[in-house]
Amino acid sequence: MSTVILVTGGTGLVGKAIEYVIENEPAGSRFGKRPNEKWIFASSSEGDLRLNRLILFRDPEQTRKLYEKYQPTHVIHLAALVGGLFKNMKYKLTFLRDNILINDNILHSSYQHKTQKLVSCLSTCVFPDKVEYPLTELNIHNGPPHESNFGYAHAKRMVDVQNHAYKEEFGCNFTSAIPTNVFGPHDNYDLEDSHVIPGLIHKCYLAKKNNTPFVVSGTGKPLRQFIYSRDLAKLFIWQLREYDDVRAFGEDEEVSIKEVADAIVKAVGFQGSYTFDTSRADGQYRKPASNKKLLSLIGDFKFTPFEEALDESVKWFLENYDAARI
Ligand code: NAP
Ligand code: GFB
Repeated sequence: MSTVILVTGGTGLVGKAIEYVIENEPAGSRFGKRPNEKWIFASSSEGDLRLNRLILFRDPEQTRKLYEKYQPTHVIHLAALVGGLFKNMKYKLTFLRDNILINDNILHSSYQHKTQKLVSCLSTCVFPDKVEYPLTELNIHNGPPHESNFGYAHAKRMVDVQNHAYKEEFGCNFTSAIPTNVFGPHDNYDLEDSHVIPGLIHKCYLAKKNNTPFVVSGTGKPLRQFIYSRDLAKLFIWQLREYDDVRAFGEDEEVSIKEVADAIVKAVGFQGSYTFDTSRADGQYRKPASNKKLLSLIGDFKFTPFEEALDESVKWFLENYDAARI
């Protein structure tokens, strides 16, 4: 019986990391490609481009056609409208509506085409802003999310509700993963819409290249947990093959935005200093998720050390600047 694994959002930061791991881990190993597996990494260009690049999974008919074309037995669902704090603050309805449409179409097509397993991707920003720590999958709905990204957060929370409803009514094996902030090769480096690490890598690179000021937004005080995309990729592959429950993924360790900026200055080799633009928002102060249960289940899993992952990410950016999403 062959296994057809559809990765929606397969051309993005996380999708590309899964493709890298599947292609570079030894075949048949814990995270490598298995002989009976066919992996499909779908981008939005699989859709009807006469309409709009990012329509595909927002349209039920195009989604159905993609499922008919590939007949996936398993789905890792990554496709989403994604962005950092400032993009989320600007487009709350668009994040809410586009992601609800995408998620409803993927979950319903997976049910209609009898997909054996579906793993969707949430984010630690879906957790309530005021809640006891550490955050676990049990307290996703125990209060409102941070106001800076309530559109995206509610769309993502609904996936957890949908998973439970499809399981109770139709017995579907739908689950999800809840990563912390992700970074790595093939990120989105847009100076305004990106997440903090790719945004600061790009800004620091330009400051070094043009001898211009390097400005970090906010106060630098908020705390974040980060996971390297290629580590997260392994956890997705593990969850798809071996685990059927919602899991929070990510490093336990929290770092401040200032520590992130200092690490980026070092990784880029920037000789200048940077300033904080405190007129710009800090967003959520912290969102610490616990990965204790995950690590107890997966056994010996080593996260890539942050500095090493950042060096690899900066190296990829410098080598691929012309092709990168900037
Ligand atoms: P990304 O780099 O922006 O990639 C998004 C992917 O989704 C792209 O492949 C894009 O296709 C596809 N896509 C977007 N709209 C689509 C549509 N309407 N139809 C079909 N495909 C569509 O994002 P990412 O960082 O890899 O995020 C992947 C998943 O991880 C998302 O579910 C996100 O919520 C979650 N996540 C991300 C982070 C983070 O820090 N990055 C943290 C936690 C969770 P194109 O390539 O054609 O544009
Ligand atoms: O990754 P980020 O944009 O999103 O990080 P969140 C925002 C934090 O980094 C804030 C600071 O404290 C910003 O003030 N920061 C400093 C910067 N310089 C920059 C910069 O140049 N660009 C950016 N983007 N931030 C997102 C959610 O929250 O987390 C999304 O809004 C998603 O929905 C994502 O869940 C994983 O971590 O604040």
